Amino acid sequence: MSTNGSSSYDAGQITVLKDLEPVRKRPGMYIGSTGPRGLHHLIWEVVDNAVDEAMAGFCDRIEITILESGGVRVVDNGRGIPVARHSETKESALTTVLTKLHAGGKFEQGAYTVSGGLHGVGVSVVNALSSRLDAEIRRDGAVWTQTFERGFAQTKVEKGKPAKKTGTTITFWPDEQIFKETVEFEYDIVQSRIRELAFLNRGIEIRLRDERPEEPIEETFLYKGGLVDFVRFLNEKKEPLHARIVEFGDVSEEAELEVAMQWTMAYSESVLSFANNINTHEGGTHEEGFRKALTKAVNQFARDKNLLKEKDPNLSGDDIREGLTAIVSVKVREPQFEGQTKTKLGNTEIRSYVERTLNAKLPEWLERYSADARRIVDKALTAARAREAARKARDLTRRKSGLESGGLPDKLADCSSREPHLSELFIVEGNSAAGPAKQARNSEFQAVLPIRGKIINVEKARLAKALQNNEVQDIITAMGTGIGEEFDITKTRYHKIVLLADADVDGAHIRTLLLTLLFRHLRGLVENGMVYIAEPPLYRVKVGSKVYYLKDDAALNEFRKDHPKVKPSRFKGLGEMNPNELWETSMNPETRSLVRVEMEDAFRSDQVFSTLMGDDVAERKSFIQQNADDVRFLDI
Ligand code: 0RA
Repeated sequence: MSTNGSSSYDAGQITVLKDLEPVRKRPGMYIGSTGPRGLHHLIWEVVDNAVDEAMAGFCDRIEITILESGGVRVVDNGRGIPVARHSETKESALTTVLTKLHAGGKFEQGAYTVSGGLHGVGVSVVNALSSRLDAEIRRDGAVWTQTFERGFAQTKVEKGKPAKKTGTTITFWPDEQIFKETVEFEYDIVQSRIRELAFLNRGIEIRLRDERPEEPIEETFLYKGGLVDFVRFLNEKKEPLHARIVEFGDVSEEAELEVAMQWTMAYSESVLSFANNINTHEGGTHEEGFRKALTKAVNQFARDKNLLKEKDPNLSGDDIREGLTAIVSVKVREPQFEGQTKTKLGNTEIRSYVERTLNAKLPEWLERYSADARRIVDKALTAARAREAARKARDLTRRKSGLESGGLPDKLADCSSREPHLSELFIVEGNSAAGPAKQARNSEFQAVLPIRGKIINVEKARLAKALQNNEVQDIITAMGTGIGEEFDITKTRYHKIVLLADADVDGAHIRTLLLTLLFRHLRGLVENGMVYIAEPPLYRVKVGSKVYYLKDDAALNEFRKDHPKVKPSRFKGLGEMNPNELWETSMNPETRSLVRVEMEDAFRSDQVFSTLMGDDVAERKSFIQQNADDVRFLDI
């Protein structure tokens, strides 16, 4: 399908225009939150608009600059926001675009706009939530400027110098009255979304510059290979099973599809899907169509080549996808985003579109590269045998732990509440900490599961092996969700899972092992935002009769600025805290410090786990040294 390049801006398309007041009153409704996540949405909103211009074929360069002053400038070489006076509103279209909410209709820009989810709310939302915003448009032969404060125009649209080229420059400063927690943009977060956009939109050059450091950082993202480059990037730390990265594409009347994939020696599958450039974490119809077609084609190939005998059952989709890294990207005219986090594609017609398209292309590819295909089937057969072993181990677990009769791990100190949405599970490292945690907890809604020492590294083991590990068994049994193919989020016994480990390097390691288990085998918990990390303090200081807890050395140094004489005592581990201290710092919902584990950035998480838990020891060492205290690598 070609994008509708002739669509032009006209009055009839704007149906309902509303003032920006409600945006400042209830910002969360428009950008999700006023925390760091919502803050970064301001950038996504403006950049998405520029990418929409690019998808419509009018723009091939975007520059994003984080300014020294804390503002952000986004420059594109698209058509420029129209500036002409509007017959209905009697003002410049530029002013309308920036000061009115477009409910109902929208300014048509091309076939695929990034609307839905939290994106696509419109640049006017960015304007409303910025203490200042400057617009500079090159269009109709001149440079046009207008300045706003908190959504209100401070100047008219002013005509400046002549301009031959066209484009839009938006510079904004987030309003600290709205973003009370922080107005500071994080380079890494911007970088990974920008890189992702560059992968997804082959050929667009996106520059990112950070002028805050003394030595500004500048990177350019331009991928001629698109999704193939994306898969290569994702598999950088993995050992490929075959050399060629597979690529399929289709353009039709109803939608566009691009797929790239490559199998590796890994045990986990990394299928990432996107709809109109939005990462559909929760999957949806495009992923379903992809899975179905892939399972069918590989089974058919295996039968044709007699790798599966007549009496053998079909290979399961999970077995076929073991070690697969794939990107499925669709562009849909009117995407419907569903699910808890609005990241599940709901358009039913897309399931059959993707399935049909791949049914036509996959068999051909398998036949053509049959040596690669045989290795893929081989790996799936091995996975199937391992799965059978896993099933047996699981049955054993069930019988041993009495799971079928509702039995729970002996070590679990459960809470009395049977309402999952009220219940919390603390997974606590070490027996010395488990004692105080059990004493400290509010047993009505807080359960404690102690785990001993290091749990198995699931990155390096198949599920069957992992399931033989007592700690893994206990965690799964306590959660109640099952694992792997049987995972069922609706059976979860707790809506909050809190990882409580020491604030040192060993604690960080155990936390990472636990996160790896959750990310690889109980991912639904992470996706639904149910996993938290407690941040127990490293120091206690007394000033007079007052006691302060300080998270880390940075917090201590900060504290010393005001209290130079204090003598802090350092906790060697959770076990050294008395129950009251543990309650105050890590368990009491009123006072504790918890960080939610989020996976906005699924591919980055995937890489982190491959690096951290995989085979490359040198790389792992340097990673751990750089990130020893930073467990927030899964994004804010
Ligand atoms: C409204 C209509 C048209 C383009 C745009 C808005 C537009 C918005 C942004 C935001 C950042 N960069 C942008 N570039 C364009 C269509 C213009 C036409 O039909 O010529």
